[in-house]
Amino acid sequence: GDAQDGFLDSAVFIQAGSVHAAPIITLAPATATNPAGATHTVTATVMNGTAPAAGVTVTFNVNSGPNVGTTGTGITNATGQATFTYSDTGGAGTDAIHASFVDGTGVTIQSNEVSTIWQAVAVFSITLSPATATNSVGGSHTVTATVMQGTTPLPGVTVTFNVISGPNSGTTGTGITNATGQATFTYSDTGGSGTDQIQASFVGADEHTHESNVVTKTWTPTSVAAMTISKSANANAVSPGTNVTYSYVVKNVGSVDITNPTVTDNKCSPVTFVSDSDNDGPAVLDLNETMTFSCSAILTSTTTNTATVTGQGVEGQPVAQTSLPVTVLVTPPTQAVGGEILGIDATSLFVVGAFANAFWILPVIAAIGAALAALTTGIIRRK
Ligand SMILES: [Ca+2]
Repeated sequence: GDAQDGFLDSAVFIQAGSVHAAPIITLAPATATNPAGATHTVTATVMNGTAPAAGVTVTFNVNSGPNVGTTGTGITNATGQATFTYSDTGGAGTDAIHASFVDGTGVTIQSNEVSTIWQAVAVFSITLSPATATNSVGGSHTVTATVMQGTTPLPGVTVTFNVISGPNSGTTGTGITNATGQATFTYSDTGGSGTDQIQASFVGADEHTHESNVVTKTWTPTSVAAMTISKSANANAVSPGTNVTYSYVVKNVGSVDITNPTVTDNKCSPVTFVSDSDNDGPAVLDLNETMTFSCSAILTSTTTNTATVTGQGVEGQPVAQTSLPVTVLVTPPTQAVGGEILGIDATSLFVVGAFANAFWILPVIAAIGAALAALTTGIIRRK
């Protein structure tokens, strides 16, 4: 309504729920043309004579065409208007659309019929090049996207470029295609060495996002990151249940500092930092520096294990080295009891530790008491 006749507007709202003053519904636009696959919006206007009818539920139907059967509802606003938007999922063709509402007396009031033409469009495409490239770290790289519709280059299209993985992941930019449908994107390597994956995309007139192929850019380090690792045990052969300590000596033998040197052992954890030759802590393994690490494990059987040191060179290049294997023999205990133990879980006894001195078994058995006298039948002489 307008500002001058608020009294009449009130009357309109009272009438809205039971439209009875020659209600009509009109649908617009009468015709439209859209690319196939896009969306289309129509607007219904419900009037009571010259007054807009608010709060009326309008039903929209696509009665024929590629999207026949598509339906929806809307409620008219203060100006008597309700809108309906749908996507073309049926491809090219012409849809006929109606709107209707049920008035206060139960009569369905139909609108005029409107139509929209979904035009088949040549396939949009975007290609990115070069497919691969390699340069030293810290340089810059340019990729070119070409946007086409069918065989026709598309100028004036905004292309979005994204580094989707790699050391520069998250770097992004945009460009606008020129007369030949090409847009370029240049970025600098700030992430160090590694391989970036780059992709470009644009939103076509069909309102869909079209993505390019994925291209790569490899940034190679100009420095050499290298380490050695040697591993040793504090014993070559032990009895079951012995606590064995492994030592690991790591050395920087490359041309750059290595950050966060970390040692893991495939059969011992945790491996802990012990000392470093320049006494500034475990964070950086400087040129020619050595670091010592340690790990302890209780061995119950002969064990062969290796250790691996990992770290990162100053240009982001990962570095890893694995030691030679180390074997500690775990030998059977001497027969201090003079017999085998049967009928009980011998394993649980062995892992308790200190089995090299096995005399403790005798007082343990004595303590079991008469109630378990039958256990003695489980102790037999070795034949
Ligand atoms: Ca250091």
